[in-house]
Parts: sequence; C-alpha cells; structure tokens
Amino acid sequence: MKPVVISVTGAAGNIGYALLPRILNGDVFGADTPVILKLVEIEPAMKALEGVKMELFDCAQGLLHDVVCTSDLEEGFGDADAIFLVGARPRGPGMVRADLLRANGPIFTGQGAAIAKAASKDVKVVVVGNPANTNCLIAQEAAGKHGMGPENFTAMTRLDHNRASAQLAIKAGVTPRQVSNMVIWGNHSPTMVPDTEHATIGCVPAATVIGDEAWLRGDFCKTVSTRGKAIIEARGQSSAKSAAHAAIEHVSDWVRGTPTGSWTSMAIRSDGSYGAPEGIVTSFPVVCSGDGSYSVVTGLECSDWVKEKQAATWAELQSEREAVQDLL
Ligand code: NAX
Repeated sequence: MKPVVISVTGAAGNIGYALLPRILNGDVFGADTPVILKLVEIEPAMKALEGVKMELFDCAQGLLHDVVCTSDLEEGFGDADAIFLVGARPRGPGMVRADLLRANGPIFTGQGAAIAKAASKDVKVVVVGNPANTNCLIAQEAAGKHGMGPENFTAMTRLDHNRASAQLAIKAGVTPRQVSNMVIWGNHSPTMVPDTEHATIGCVPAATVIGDEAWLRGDFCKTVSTRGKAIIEARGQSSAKSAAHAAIEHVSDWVRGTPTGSWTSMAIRSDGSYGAPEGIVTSFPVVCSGDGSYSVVTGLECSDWVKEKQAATWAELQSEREAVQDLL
C-alpha cells in the first residue's frame, strides 16, 4: 500500500514523544497503511530530534517507511496528508496570554503558507500549540493567501472533550465508553464551555444520570477547564500522553469518520452557526463523514446558561483575533 505522509512540528518535545509511536502504530490512517514521518523542529532542537529518530527506528514498528528530520518548512510539509502543528513557544514566567499570542503568531504565518505551497491539497491539519484556536486562524489566513481553504485547518479541543467525558464517567461510575455527545464550545482556554446538556450516559441524558445540576454547572466545569493547570502542578510538566491521544483521535475521526449517531468537539472556522461570530476558530460539536469532510451538528437547543458562557468565550476569541490583526 502507498505510504501516507504525516508531518509533526515540535517533534522533539513532550507531546511529540508520546505522539510519534501512536502514529507508527497506525492509529491515524489504519493498521495497514505505511507512514513516512516528516519531523519539523527549530535548529536548537535538531540534535534531540536525531535521538528521537533513532528511537523510532529502534521500535521497529511495522508501518515505518521513512523518517525525515528538518527545520525547512516546505520540506517538512511536502506532500503531507496530515499535519500535527504541535511546536510552539511555551509560556514563560510573567507571560500573559496576549504575550504568548504575539510570540507564537508569527510561527503560524510561516507554517500556514508553507503548508499551502507544499502539502497535499486535501491535507488535514490540527493545531495543538497554544493559543491553539487563534494560531489556527493565523495559519488559515496565511494559507488562504496561497490558495488553500480554511477547512484544511482545525484546532484541538478534543482533550477538553475527553476530559469532560471522563469526569462524567467517573461521577456516574461507568466507563468512558458509555458517555456520548459532550460538547466543548469556544476557546481552548479557561473560558471554554463544557456543555453536558446533550450528553448521554448509556443512552440516558447525562443530567438524569448525574442528577446534580449544581455539580454539572460548578465543580465539573471548573475541573475540566483547569485540568491542564492541575496536571502541571501534579506532574511538574504539562499533559503529554493525554494530549497526544486526543490529537490522534481528532485526526483519526477526521480521516475515518465519527461513530454513527455521535459527534466530537473540534475547533473550526466559524460559519456563524449557533450565533458564533464568523471569522474566528471556535470549538463546535462536529460530525466527520469519513470522506475527509466535516460539518457542525445543527439543531441543538442551548439553555440561557450555556448561551451566556458561549458569548464570553466567543468574545475572548474575537479579542484574540484583534490582537493579531496585523498577522492576518
Ligand atoms: P515542549 O516544550 O515539550 O515541546 C515543544 C517543541 O516545539 C520543542 O521541541 C520546541 O523546540 C518546538 N518548537 C518551538 N518552536 C517551534 C517552531 N517554530 N517550529 C517547530 N518546532 C518548534 O511542549 P509540549 O508539551 O510538547 O507542548 C506543545 C504545545 O502544545 C504547547 O504550545 C502547549 O501549550 C500545547 N498544548 C495544547 C493542548 C491543547 O489541548 N490544544 C494541550 C496540551 C499542550 O499544553
């Protein structure tokens, strides 16, 4: 079978280390599809990346066709079928979200342009590096200047979706497999809206099974939206395994389709659905058809409580957009 080309930026980092063996396990395109990995790093990390490459060969995973290590963007994205944009500058001491936007925004103008020039025209891009939604918007705009549409670029809120589903499962005393149709609305930031109003646990509405609205609107939302911080405090490092797992599920669902009757959460370019402002990248409930296309789930009724929180997260995304206007 013809190999697929999968590019990963920030491949020498924490998430990269957890992500690459999963890709070579066939977890994105399937267990029979060989993989050419193109690993993109900045110059100072190239030596570490060579070590990662050695380890990948040492795993002798059956699908490994080739590994290319590069800091040249067009080489790194050449003919890519899927791209994980993980690499970004971490938030340093004293940096606020706006500083991070300014530091990381320019990375995504260069990457968006290089993807449009070099990748497959059907490439599926997931932005993981933070601030993921607005980095994705920047990449979309840059790619658009070279003729590639925004639908090729998405940002990851699957980790938030999975964290929320897991918290519901723990509270209900069931396995996460029983939980369906969580929705994450908005930004991958503390303003995100973990909405359980359409979720089911074992085909019963989650609200009925949990029977504790105060928890669903209080501690549950707080736990999900601050989970990343809690993990850093406990582990001394940010989420890597769970982030890699979420990124794999995000792209795998996009390539192979969401299970019948359920949806996932993905941050995509807003078309105005549910009153979200157009021209931001926001998380929606999304169905992937399995042929590479995806669409927002329509017709969900949102309570006033959810609508109020949606308005706040969308306002944050609009202000992020304004802060990087010169990069768009
Ligand atoms: P690390 O600091 O371990 O690794 C980042 C890697 O990116 C480094 O190896 C660095 O050399 C590389 N890099 C930096 N600038 C680059 C560039 N211009 N081109 C290519 N590579 C570049 O971070 P890690 O823990 O792997 O996290 C990576 C990103 O994921 C961070 O921005 C982090 O905030 C973000 N996250 C996003 C999540 C999400 O749900 N969307 C959750 C997990 C994670 O926090």
